[in-house]
Amino acid sequence: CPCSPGAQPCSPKYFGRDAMVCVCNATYCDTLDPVVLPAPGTYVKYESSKAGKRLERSEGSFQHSTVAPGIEYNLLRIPMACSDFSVRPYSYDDVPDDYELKHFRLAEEDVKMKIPLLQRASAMSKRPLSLYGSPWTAPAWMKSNGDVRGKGTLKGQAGDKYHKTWANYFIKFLDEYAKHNVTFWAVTAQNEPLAALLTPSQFPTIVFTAEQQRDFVVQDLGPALANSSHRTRLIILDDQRIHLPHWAKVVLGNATAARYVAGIGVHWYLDSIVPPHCSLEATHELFPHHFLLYTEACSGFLTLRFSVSLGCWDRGQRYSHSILTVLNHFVSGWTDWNLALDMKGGPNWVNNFVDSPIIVDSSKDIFYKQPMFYHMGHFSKFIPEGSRRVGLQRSRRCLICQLEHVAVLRPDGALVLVVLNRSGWDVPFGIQDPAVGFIETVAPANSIQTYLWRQQ
Ligand SMILES: *[C@@H]1O[C@H](CO)[C@@H](O)[C@H](O)[C@H]1NC(C)=O
Ligand SMILES: *[C@@H]1O[C@H](CO)[C@@H](O)[C@H](O)[C@H]1NC(C)=O
Ligand SMILES: *[C@@H]1O[C@H](CO)[C@@H](O)[C@H](O)[C@H]1NC(C)=O
Ligand SMILES: *[C@@H]1O[C@H](CO)[C@@H](O)[C@H](O)[C@H]1NC(C)=O
Ligand SMILES: CC(=O)N[C@H]1CO[C@H](CO)[C@@H](O)[C@@H]1O
Repeated sequence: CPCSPGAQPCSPKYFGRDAMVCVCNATYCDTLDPVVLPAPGTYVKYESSKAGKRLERSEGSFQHSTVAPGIEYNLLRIPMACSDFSVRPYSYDDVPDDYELKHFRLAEEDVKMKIPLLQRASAMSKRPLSLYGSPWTAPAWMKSNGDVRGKGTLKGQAGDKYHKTWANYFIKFLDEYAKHNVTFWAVTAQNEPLAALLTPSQFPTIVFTAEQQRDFVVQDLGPALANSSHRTRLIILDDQRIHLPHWAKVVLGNATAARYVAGIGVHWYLDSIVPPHCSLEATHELFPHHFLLYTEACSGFLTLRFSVSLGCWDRGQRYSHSILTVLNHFVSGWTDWNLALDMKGGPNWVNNFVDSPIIVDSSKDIFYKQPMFYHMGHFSKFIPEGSRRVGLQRSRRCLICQLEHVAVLRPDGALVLVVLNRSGWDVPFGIQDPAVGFIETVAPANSIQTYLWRQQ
């Protein structure tokens, strides 16, 4: 058994050749022990592969200590009222013309489901959770089309009663969650303000142009947040990187807006047609004091078949390929879309079924941890908040330059190197750290590895 006595191994199930998930039920789930730094001068390696390894530790041995389930994923995005992945459309105040938000109420979904889950996750997590909220739609009566669905904008213009009310709605949301001890690190100004250009017309959304978002931030949302009791940061865009750097230039080019805004949220859906240097890197160069954060990604979107593809290694590789690429282009974090979905890839009231790292089969009371889960774990488990990316110098023989990689220095002084090889053959390479020495190693075909060592 390659695992240590404290950790529980994956219980594999195959959905075709190489398509493997790890099965969990009410009493059993594979776990990893907390990361223990290896003795000076040694390293540990964690490896997952298409051939069947899942975060397998290969050097040294685990210490006996409290088992922490999961992968220490600690950045969570919470929809404010409904998203398409709800079972129904709703807002927190469906009483028309309630400009004072007297009828603002959290929904049953918040009180009975999201909040209890957040409280349990928070209690179990060794690291503090960073939550951020994103609205999909305003109440129908605030929208130009009178419907929570479809291509409406907010009625009126920045500074008027609709925009003030919509900004106060954010504060009410933060107030109500705070009553349950759930506090938010940030909010985004709007999920996919330009989504209506790309998605079916029944999606819940509000359209904003960059200019409208700038004016809403300057006149309404920025002052409302700054004036509230919450220390909640503000993230703009929350949409595809094809809109960068234009969106940032329009919003952050306004000095008042730039002061209210902490960072820029990016979704991954059009990444394959937009190179990272002319979107992410160009934005970082213009606005180096505003962070870039990946705020949504998923596989299986807009497909006619295989919204959910159980055990698909390729979808895991697409996650780690994205994470590696964007971390190397000034992005400071990466968030998945749904933490868990059902066997169909829902629920979703506009039938926008997609894939997820965890798929729940409630008829059997089990859930499947897909390759995507482990690909995320190769980063989230080992790269805590406060880590900084460091440069890697490639050797002249340049074997490693065929691999994708990122290296970071953790706050505790340890180094982490993540190496991805998406090819079908093994790639031998070496790692030289002048402070410690040299490692000769191999990136197996279709594998991801995390190396961890300390320098002193
Ligand atoms: C849960 O999974 C474990 C490991 O696969 C198995 O031994 C056990 O019987 C399962 N329990 C139930 C209730 O299915
Ligand atoms: C919130 O936390 C405080 C202090 O820890 C505690 O007294 C209170 O009961 C908690 N409230 C809720 C609703 O959980
Ligand atoms: C920022 O935008 C607002 C409009 O929302 C405008 O009134 C203001 O002059 C702009 N400020 C700067 C510094 O460009
Ligand atoms: C800030 O809050 C105070 C008291 O709640 C209120 O009187 C004031 O109008 C608010 N200012 C802004 C800019 O929202
Ligand atoms: C030697 C080799 O084939 N390496 C592959 C590893 O993965 C990268 C990223 O996909 C490929 O570009 C390399 O060809």
